[in-house]
Amino acid sequence: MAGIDYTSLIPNNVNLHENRRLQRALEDWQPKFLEWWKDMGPNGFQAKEVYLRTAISVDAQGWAHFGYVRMPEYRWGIFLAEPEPGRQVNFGDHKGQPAWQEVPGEHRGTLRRLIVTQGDTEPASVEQQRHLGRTCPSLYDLRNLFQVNVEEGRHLWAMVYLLDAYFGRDGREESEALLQRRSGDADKPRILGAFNEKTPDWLSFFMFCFFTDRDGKYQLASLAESGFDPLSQTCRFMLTEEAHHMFVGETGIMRIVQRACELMREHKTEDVRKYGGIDLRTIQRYLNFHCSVSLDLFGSEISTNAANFYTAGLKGRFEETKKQDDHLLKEATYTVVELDGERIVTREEGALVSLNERLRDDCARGVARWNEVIRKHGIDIELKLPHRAFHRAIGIFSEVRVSPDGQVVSQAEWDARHHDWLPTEEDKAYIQSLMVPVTEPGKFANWIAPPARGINGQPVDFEYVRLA
Ligand code: BYC
Repeated sequence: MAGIDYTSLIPNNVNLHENRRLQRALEDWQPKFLEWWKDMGPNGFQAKEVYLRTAISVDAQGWAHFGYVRMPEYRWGIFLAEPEPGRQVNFGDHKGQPAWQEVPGEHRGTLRRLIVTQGDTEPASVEQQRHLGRTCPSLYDLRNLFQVNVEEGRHLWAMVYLLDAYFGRDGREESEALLQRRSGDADKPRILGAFNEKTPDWLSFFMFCFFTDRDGKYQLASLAESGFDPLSQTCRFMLTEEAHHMFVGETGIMRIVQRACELMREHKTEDVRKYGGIDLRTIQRYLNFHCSVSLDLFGSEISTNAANFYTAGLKGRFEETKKQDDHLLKEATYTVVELDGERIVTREEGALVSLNERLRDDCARGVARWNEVIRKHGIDIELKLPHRAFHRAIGIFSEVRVSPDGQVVSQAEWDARHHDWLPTEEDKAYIQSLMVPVTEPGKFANWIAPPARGINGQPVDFEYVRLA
């Protein structure tokens, strides 16, 4: 025993103190996690006190406990949402059986892979964002970045708990491997594409939180339907935290749009770069990039993997139990898009193999609230989501070049025009030039408007991170 009081150090509702084997596995893993956090977590702020939300229980009082914490001392806990008595497997071949409390032997490998893929994204995002603190646009934003980071750390703990508690030695090996892969590393990259991209600036960070965390929400919601009850309970609780990450993304972009509009009105020009703002065209190009990379995260349009996950009862649809059908989907069809030569057409496909596409459809919600800000300023420009076939690296559209409005274009036309559609080197250099830290309480970088309100009822000029 390392002499650590796990009951207090790792807040949990899984009776950790009663499970010696699991406790030992976590005792072994925890120092490696902390080492990883110090090496790969937020760079330069480990000793600072940050006003953070810590989950100390799953009830309404406990899950949002605020106070100053140094990040390495954050209490990464293990929480499962309350069990649903009598819960069943609600879809696939095992439908109607009691939900599994242990891993069903025949699905062990598949389930482990799903949990590892989910788990891998969490430390990956922390690695991607580790340098952002040094260029924060305000203390408010700095605190939100760190909140997101520690919670992604907690989500890693959540998956490691499942691996260690239910998958024996294989699970422990996977837990170690989760700390060894590195975002963007040529030899040991993270598993999914978007998690090997760079997040070099705050515009990218907010876009990531908006688009990539939205994939996270829908994937977690599908795993929350799992017939493997501990996975379901774990993901249900993770979803409560995910909402804040999307809030950071949505309001972050909204504040950048707001500032762009203010400068446009003040100076009567679209070209607000001259005045230190981020112009709407640049925002659109970043949006195109992050949206397309995040759409890839849903996997191929036609996927036997997705069909197998479903039939095995491991990964359901978004809001599976609210859907009114047989929950087997053997006969059902779903409308998917595909390529017919140069044309993008729709056709009916078996519903089971179309599950990735269906989840992607559930997620595609507009950027309406950002456009509302633009409209309120009396400006006649709209931000738009790119066509789902634009700039894809996974699935059928990875074979073709497609414009943001959904026209298949030749390689020559792509080469000539992709600068209008995706962030250019010049855009990136300009955005980088804006990344100058602003750390006085209540002050904000010139390219972003202050938020409407502070965190947890605190004023906007609260000292969210104590830098002194
Ligand atoms: N990049 O049948 P296919 C989050 C692989 S985000 C690289 O089309 P499938 C978060 C695939 O693995 C949510 N490889 O796909 C957000 C397969 O490999 P194998 C994360 C990819 O399996 C922000 C092959 O291509 N959670 O939580 O139906 C911050 C053919 O695949 C990609 C999950 O993803 C890609 N984009 O679906 C922090 C949930 N896409 O089998 C956190 C768990 C596919 O040929 N994961 N491939 O070796 C899954 O449900 C599935 O693995 C996927 C892929 C939906 C990702």
